[in-house]
Amino acid sequence: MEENLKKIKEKVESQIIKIENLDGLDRIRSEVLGKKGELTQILKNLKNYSEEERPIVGKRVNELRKSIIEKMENKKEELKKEELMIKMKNQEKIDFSFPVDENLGSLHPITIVQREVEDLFRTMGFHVEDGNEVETEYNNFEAVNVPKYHPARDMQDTFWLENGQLLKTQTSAAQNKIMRKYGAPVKAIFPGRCFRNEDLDASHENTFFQLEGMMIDEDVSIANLIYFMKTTLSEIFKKDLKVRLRPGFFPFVEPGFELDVSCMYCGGKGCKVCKHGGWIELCPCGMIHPRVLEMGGIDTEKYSGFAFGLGLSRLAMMKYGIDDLRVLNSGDLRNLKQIGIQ
Ligand code: FA5
Repeated sequence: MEENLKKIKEKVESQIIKIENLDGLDRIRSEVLGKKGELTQILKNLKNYSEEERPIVGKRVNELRKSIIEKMENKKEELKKEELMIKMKNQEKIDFSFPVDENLGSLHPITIVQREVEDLFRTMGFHVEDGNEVETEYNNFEAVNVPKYHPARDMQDTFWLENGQLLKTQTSAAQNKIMRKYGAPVKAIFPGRCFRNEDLDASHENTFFQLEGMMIDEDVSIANLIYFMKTTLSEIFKKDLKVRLRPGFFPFVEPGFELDVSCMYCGGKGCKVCKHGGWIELCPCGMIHPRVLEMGGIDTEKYSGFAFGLGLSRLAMMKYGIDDLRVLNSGDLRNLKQIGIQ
């Protein structure tokens, strides 16, 4: 037995040293560790050993297995580094002395989509407002009906400054200031960068863009809200989209909705982008809560309004068919080329 294991060990180790690419490693993995691999076979045949021998043989096989896996992982890292070096040497040489091409460079996909949405809303009578990135706790939370210790704060954990201010978690943080600045009636959109302490995945970043919209006037209804949302999305994607509206809870709207778009990566079947649900949450919205209007100095007897918080980064991701949001913050120019922007 010992002799057999020693032979396997020597053979595999010498193969690993000679391997020149990742495919070769996969082959060895299946020959030795796969279902029909040499080591797996020994484990399968443990029954042929005596009761005393079995635990000893099992232990030895597992030790060898562990050591082979470790060597293969090290080799894998080595091969990856080599591949990268070859790529850098052969294909992606950067000539710093090359004269600058004045025409090079383009707008970021998020900026392009943001400007498209802004133009569209301007034609519908909205004006574009700016928001801060560093905000007061009052504007980000209290003024939108999320008092201290409200559980909704847990969903928007953020980065705090020593002076008690924070990096804004939502564009809704500008609602109060805009209401106070313009009073009612008002039709405004306000795009901006938001920050959250998030678990990152294909559709969640810690730094992302939203575009908020707000319309306050006499007799504003949910029907107006749905009209604006459908028009916007159809214009952006140049086709009628499958959207769904479902109840959603946000302390600053009542009633509140989640507006989801059918996942365009999998056609609604479920994939990593839509977290296997078939829908992507894009634009929560609702009728502004009377308390939020009051805090903004708006007469709630006379006026009502809607607000929405469009996920601008997600919109850009969908529009350009990018299947991982993180690409948008990567600063890698090759991604721009791939989606036809540069
Ligand atoms: C909000 O931020 C609310 N302020 C939106 C709102 C405004 C509701 C007005 C009602 C009225 P939410 O946390 O769901 O809601 O975020 C809104 C959108 O921003 C999401 O649908 C999503 O498209 C985008 N978003 C949220 N978190 C992230 C993230 N970590 N990365 C990328 N996009 C995100």
